[in-house]
Amino acid sequence: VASIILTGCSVATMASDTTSYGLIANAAIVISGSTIGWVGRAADLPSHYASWPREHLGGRLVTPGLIDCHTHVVYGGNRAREFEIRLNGLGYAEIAAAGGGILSTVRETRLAKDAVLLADASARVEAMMDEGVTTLEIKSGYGLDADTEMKMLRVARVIGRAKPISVVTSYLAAHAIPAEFKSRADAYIDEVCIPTLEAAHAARFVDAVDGFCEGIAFSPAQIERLFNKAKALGLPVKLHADQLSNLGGAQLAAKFNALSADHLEYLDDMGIAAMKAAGTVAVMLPGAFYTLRETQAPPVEALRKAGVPMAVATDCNPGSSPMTSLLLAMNMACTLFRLTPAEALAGATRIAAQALGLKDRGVIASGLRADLAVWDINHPAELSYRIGANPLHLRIFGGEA
Ligand code: DI6
Ligand code: FE
Repeated sequence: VASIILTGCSVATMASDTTSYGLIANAAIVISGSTIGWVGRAADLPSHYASWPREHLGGRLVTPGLIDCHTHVVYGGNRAREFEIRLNGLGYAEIAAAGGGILSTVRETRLAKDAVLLADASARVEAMMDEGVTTLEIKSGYGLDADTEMKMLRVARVIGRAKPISVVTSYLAAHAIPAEFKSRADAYIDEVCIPTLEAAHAARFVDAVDGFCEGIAFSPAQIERLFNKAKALGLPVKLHADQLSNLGGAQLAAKFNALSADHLEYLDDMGIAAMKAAGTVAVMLPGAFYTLRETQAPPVEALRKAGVPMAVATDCNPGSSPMTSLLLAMNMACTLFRLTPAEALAGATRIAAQALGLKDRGVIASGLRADLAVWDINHPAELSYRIGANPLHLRIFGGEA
């Protein structure tokens, strides 16, 4: 087991509240195998570590490895042509006629072989890893039939095994209504979503159950049927809620003690109170807000006042957030949603871990996983401040560089 002491660095432990970074200057971190053995001021390093090998980090800053807690990184094809057509002035109907939109991604994902989905997703996952991401959530939801939902989750599991990154899956068959169930959303929930959840759970492909509660997707009553099944299987839930309108999605999520409710542009005070009471994390997805040119930002000040923890994620998907940069999402969360840089970094570390139900990471503390990012910067605010920069120097996953 490799054991080493990182010295010559400052550390943003993220162990305290969201108003600070838990900064330690002139710090040392003891990595003992895959976990953190000790962290503190180098001057306080216990003497029994004196003989351990050391690596001097040249004054760089260490943070927890970043955690992207909401992505749709596995999908077929892309929507660049649709993006172009829209900017050439064509409207929704023409785009639909040209085969665009979310259902075009469903068609491409159904046709794609495992190896192609894996190769395409891997390129995106590598871009995330290059920016210090060590834990990644991946959703299904572009299959909308049993075989393709299973295929997406299988590919997500393969990524987690093949690469030095932790992958957590969410089952999102309740993402859109497939063409063959047009105007029959209830039948789709009962005949596809629920039975496929049982099969995917039996294959150990599912870590949580997600849904899209929206006028263009599924009603609260339909999501509730799915969530009741999740509960019966002992699986945690989360929800795409209040993104484009308010259907009470956040309250529904809280009623099921959801890990998170995500998007939340149209979240109201009742939803905030319900999330606070349930301990549900609010996941901010500024990439989708930006891409869709939304104008109503989520109620960040009210969430902050209520003490609802806020995470930040890319929402990486081909339609509303073709973004692989969690650092850019942090910058957008600050500039578009008015998070502070300390909140944004907590949102991509400690709070993101909470949104995934993971207690062994997201903070630099003794006994937790040694998932770390070493940055060529002096102060953690630089991570949110810069646009399109990547100051990553070194990424450590489970103690391995
Ligand atoms: N909300 C979104 O913005 C995306 N999915 C979701 O639940 C859209 C996904 C797509 O257009 O491919
Ligand atoms: Fe999403």
